[in-house]
Amino acid sequence: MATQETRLLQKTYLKDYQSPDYLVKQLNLSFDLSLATTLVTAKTCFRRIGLSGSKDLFLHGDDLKLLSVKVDQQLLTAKDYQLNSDGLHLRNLPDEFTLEIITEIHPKQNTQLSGLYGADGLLCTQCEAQGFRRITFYLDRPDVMTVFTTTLIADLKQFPVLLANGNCIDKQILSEGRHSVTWQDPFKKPAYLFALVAGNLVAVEDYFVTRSNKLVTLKIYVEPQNIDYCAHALQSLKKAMLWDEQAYDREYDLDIYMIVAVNSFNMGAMENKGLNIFNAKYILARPESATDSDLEAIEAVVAHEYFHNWSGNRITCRDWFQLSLKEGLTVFREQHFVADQLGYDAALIKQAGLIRTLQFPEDAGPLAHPVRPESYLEIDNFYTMTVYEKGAEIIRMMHTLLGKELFKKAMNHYFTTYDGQAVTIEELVKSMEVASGLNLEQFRLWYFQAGTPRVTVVAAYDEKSQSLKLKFKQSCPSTPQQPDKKPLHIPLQVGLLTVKGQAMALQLKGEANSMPGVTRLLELKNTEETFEFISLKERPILSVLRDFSAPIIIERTNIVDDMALLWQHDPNGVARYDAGQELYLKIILAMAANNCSPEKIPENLVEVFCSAFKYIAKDKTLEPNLKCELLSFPSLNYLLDQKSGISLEALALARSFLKKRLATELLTVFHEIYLEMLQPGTYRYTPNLASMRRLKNLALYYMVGSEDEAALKTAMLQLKSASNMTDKLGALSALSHIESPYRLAALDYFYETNQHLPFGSDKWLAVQAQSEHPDTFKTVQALCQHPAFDMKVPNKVYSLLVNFAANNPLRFHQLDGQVYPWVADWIIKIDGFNPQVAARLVKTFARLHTLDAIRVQSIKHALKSIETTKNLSKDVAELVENLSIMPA
Ligand code: B3K
Ligand code: ZN
Repeated sequence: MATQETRLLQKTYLKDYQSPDYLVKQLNLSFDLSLATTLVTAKTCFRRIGLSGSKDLFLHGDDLKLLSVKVDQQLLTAKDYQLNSDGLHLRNLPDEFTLEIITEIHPKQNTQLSGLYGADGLLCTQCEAQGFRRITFYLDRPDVMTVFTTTLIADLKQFPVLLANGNCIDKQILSEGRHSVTWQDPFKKPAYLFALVAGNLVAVEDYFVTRSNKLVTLKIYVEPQNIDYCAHALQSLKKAMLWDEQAYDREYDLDIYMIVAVNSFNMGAMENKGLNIFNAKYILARPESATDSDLEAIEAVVAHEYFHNWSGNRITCRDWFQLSLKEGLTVFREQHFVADQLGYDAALIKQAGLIRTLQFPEDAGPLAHPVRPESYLEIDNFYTMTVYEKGAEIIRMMHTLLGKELFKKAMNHYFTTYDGQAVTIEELVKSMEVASGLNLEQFRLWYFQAGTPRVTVVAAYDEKSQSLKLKFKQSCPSTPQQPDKKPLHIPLQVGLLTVKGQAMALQLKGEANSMPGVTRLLELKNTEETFEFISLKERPILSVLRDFSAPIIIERTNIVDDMALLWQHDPNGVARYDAGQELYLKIILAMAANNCSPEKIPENLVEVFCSAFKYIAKDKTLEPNLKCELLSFPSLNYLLDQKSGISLEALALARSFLKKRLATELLTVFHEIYLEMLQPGTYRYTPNLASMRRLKNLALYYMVGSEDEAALKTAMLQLKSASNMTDKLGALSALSHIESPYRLAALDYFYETNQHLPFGSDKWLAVQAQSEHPDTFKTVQALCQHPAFDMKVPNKVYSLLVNFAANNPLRFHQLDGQVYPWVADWIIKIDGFNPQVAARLVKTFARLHTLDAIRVQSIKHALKSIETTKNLSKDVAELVENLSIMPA
């Protein structure tokens, strides 16, 4: 195992960034492909540009067998270069030269799924962030961009389809049953965007005509048995292409756009230029195999990867510290697209939920880091919620500050000014300033400062002067390496309601008239700030952080009646949802602190909460999706995040006690909703129909939660009669938590009837991993031996192990001393062949700061067993080390 010092030595620091000494004029790659052994010939034309005068060149390389090196056709001998485990040193080079390197690689043995790997008889690549160096020796850094020409040679029968980036420029049939195909990508790109795919694939094909009348061929490649599962992804792609023209004036640039779906893939998808490679989970869908949420996720991921063509590919990152430049911006663009499909409120509530339940805990724990980090040991560990989701929130705040028109102007400035370049986050912020004239000096801190800011607000209404004073105070907790924090520039949307729930006019003191509209943007810049609204004839109720206008935690003096009113009537969907969540939290914490004995809980709280819950459940005018959000309990993980000092067991008990009480009291109401939301006829996906199905399945979940026999039968009937996956899975998940023969019968039935569908068995694994049933840990252990599980396939590990550890806190943290060591053993085992997947599993321990001392101790013990394992990957070593630093 590397010692701490050697690990520290290997860290990469932003402050050490130096521009490259050489540029690459062009790169010609030739692959002689086979699963066992592939020969790669790379001919690279270099020109020295460095000012240092050094005539040396270091090329990255990882796990490569070097066969030969030539400089300007002269074969070098071993004494002419130095080869080590990181790469190849060449010395005394001319100012301009062509380097020809032949390497041998072994795709079938590449279990890390980074570089060129073989899986399911296919060959494919994953080069971001540093996979290209596992293909050939190269300047594998994002600021080295060039034109790639790629020739693929392979057996025609085994690999009839040969794909790489760009446009196809040549095809040839060769002797001995082989063939070759050459691709050229005219757009300069860094090595991380390189891709190739070879295999027996079939494609669905369509076309798109761009705004400037360019005909683009669209192709989605899949294994032959999946050909009928591509329609939704193809439709999503066309939607995204049109949307990017309309919303951002961005057109596609090559003659062809290809997507390949593969089963073995470490993450969701990859935006390689002109040749996206996708985890098949985000492509394959038919009504019987994919849920409404799956369809929505496919649409979002297909769009995300497409949007990268501009935000990421045409303009890329100078170095990996700038990752959020492409990821934060692309997530924002994706969300903007999703909001246009699903509706603004639904999209924002979802986004706020993601930030609160996944990014806030990361920012509050031992792995907290700024959106633009300062150092890393393994860059793959920094594809985080913070870089992606908080990064997107920062863009959204700039959108709020600039307004729609100026934001669009800024984006156009960015896309046209930096096209073809590798730039930093600074260039993006500068574009915002240039287009708007705003000064974003203080705002930039959002990129550099980790931690979630807390803003407290005290509202004081003065009847005499008919004014409301809002006093804000902001602070940000210490995070690793950042003990002291400066105040941030925070956009805060607020509104005021009467006690009857009507919107009030908003006039700030000093303004001549009240501004039109019911929401007002306040900008906080100092630690303490006061705003005064005037001409308020009655006591207003404050609706704050409307539209989740900043990724912050807001603390208000919450009068229970006011919160209930906002939960029932706030016209701003997000603020309405937030008020409800605060009430859930308040009542669950009160119940948990008093062991659920009703006499100790303020009766007013119970009454107000339950009557608001009932009001919302019975409100027939409410849009079904919003109703679902408003009636959803906060997760146990979220309750733990509040660090109330109340035990996990007490929180879980209070949560399920309250849920059961509501389920039982409202059984008839939920049954009515269920019947009302039933949709006769064939399944169709539209956002509205999906929203109704969601509400129907939520109603079923509550009905089953009451454990009423008739409700259990209804769920079983739905499972057996449904022809679409949304309803099948809705019924199965509702039944999966309860102690009843129906649970086991439903699981068996689901497996038998769905295991043959794409991801049918993964869904079956996931439902069991998330079950609250007391036997879940034993079940998960047994499932690891089941044919439906395969530790070599990342999706299987994510469905079963990661899901269990990340999303089932009740069973993952059970205090029998067995679970953590068992998960640690899996981490060690998986690290032996796929560090990125193992690292994902380590991250499930990152919530340790929300747990009690006994659990923290046993997690640390489990981490120790990982840390003392030999030959740990950098990915796992870095995370384990950072987690262990956490005080006990
Ligand atoms: N850019 C890829 C992620 C690559 C992850 C490398 N460990 C997918 C995306 O964000 O679009
Ligand atoms: Zn991305």
